Amino acid sequence: MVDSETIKNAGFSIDIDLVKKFEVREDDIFLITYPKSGTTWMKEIVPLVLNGGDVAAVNALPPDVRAPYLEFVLSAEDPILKELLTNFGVPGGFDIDTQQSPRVIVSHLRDDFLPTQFAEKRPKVIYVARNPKDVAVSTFHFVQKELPAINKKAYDGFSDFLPDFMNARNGIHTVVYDGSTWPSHVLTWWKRRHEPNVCFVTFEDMKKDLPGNIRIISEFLGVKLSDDVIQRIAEHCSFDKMKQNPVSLKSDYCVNVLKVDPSLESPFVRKGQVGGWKSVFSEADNETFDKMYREWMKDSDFEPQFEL
Ligand code: PPS
Repeated sequence: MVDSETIKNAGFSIDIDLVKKFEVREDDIFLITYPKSGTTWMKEIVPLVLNGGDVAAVNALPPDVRAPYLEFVLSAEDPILKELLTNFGVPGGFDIDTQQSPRVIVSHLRDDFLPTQFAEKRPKVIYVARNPKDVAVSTFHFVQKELPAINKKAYDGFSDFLPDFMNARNGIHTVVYDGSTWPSHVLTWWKRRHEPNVCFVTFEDMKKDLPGNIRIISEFLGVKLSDDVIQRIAEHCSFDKMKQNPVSLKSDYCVNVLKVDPSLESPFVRKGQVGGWKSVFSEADNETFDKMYREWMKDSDFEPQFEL
């Protein structure tokens, strides 16, 4: 269990006491992910499932308003977080407590940091997992983009970054909290995947069959959708469509904070591949990773897909 009041990462602190005390509703829908595992994608899909595929209504709201980050909005007094939220299009004084039900709430927090009411209220949880090698590469790209903005020394290439990623240390990224390693996050939810309030999906399965996974999510949420509507949602949430959508790309954040052209370099919708790690990992990186990975997985039957 967590005994500190704040948890730190690169750039800002999260007030974990506020998160723990957050009042959960039974009809809340939590999207929980390890960072860079498909959060942006799921934030597009779930609101569309809930509104029956009304793309215009979803596009009218920034992703971080339609599906706010719990730990960010609760700690919004932190000046760095405040600026980040402003650039995510989240108005000052955004009040998650008065949001209408069903709320869609995002979190990158590990299970033991989540609100204590989870046990009693049992909100719905959609958990998206992605193979850790692609997560490492996606995180590296994000970190490289973000470092100048948070005034932290850049890594000397991917091999220099990988040990910090595997150990989740040295504040590698604004949302990878120190100590929250990939297995500590993903394997907990894998164990809980059969609980009735949990829907565990993978990035790789979504790549293989997006309409099929939208169907799984809509059934889990108790929303009946026709094949046509599922198809429309899949079309809107395809990589190519999201890559052209300034709302999904979080263009303001890209331009104002990361100082990059969102249509070319948004780290939220970048390459969207399975197996991209193969052109980034050196042989030595792969050996180091696989050694630790075997340790991570020795008591788990989860089998991430490293390629399709
Ligand atoms: S974050 O910053 O934690 O919210 O990042 P997250 O959204 O979890 O992950 C970003 C990666 O998801 C990819 N992505 C997609 N892939 C396929 N299809 C769609 N529609 C899609 N949308 C986002 C995005 O490109 C990031 O992966 P990489 O490997 O960096 O391309």
